[in-house]
Amino acid sequence: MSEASQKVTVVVPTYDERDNLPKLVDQLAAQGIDGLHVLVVDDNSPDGTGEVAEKLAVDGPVPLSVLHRTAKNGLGRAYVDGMTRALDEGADVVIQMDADLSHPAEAIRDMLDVLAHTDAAVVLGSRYVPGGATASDWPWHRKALSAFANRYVNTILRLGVKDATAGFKAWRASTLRAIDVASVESNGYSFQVEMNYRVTERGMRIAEVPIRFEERSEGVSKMSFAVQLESALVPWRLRFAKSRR
Ligand SMILES: Nc1nc2c(ncn2[C@@H]2O[C@H](COP(=O)(O)OP(=O)(O)OP(=O)(O)O)[C@@H](O)[C@H]2O)c(=O)[nH]1
Ligand SMILES: [Mg+2]
Repeated sequence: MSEASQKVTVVVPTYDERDNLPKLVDQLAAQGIDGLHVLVVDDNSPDGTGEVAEKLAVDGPVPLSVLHRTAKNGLGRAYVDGMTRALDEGADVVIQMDADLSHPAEAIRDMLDVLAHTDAAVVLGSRYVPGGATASDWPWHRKALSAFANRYVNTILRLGVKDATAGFKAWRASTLRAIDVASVESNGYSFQVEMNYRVTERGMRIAEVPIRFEERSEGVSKMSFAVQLESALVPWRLRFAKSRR
């Protein structure tokens, strides 16, 4: 298939991202990528992000639709629903991207290039390959935690990727079908890990392109203690599930 004719759906989960979403959509539009669509997955944000998204669907700069869910139910659940919808609506490539402007839209072209010209099943926007970087304003302990989380996950699951918890990725639709995305159970950071694990477990290849990650400038983090605890336990669940099979 030629690159020009493919449908690329960017799935963006939102919870209280009213100020960030219009900026993100402008950044996506500025990339000038043919066949680009945005699917916002909003969990009934109290700040009115859902209405902001509906307005962008009517008069925004790129084709955009909104999946409204009734309550905040976690990042993983939002992605599973959004990716399933994107596949149903004929996406050839599905991109997962945060709404808080942490993920640079310019990298999407590089990711699509890798999918077009290699056998990679998925491409990560990676903070830990040469040319990539974590947020420059992260304090040392946040950097250390991120580096530790990567080493922890890679040691248990042998993913062989530099950025095991990356949340910015471009998926071939065929890969999402092969890993049966609808059945993924993890919800927080471990959603990213379980998705990677399902790829490597099936002998498929994960590629990485460098990104410079930026800290969110508007709004507040949704990272919770429950999410962190889940992140620590899921690699073990995945590993022992495998040894039981
Ligand atoms: N629909 C939905 N979106 C969510 C939920 N939790 C987080 N998000 C969105 O997922 C993306 C990532 O969440 P963040 O709060 O930025 O998480 P983070 O990047 O780990 O934390 P920060 O470092 O503070 O940015 C953002 O676009 C959030 O709005 C949720 O339960 N439902
Ligand atoms: Mg964030």
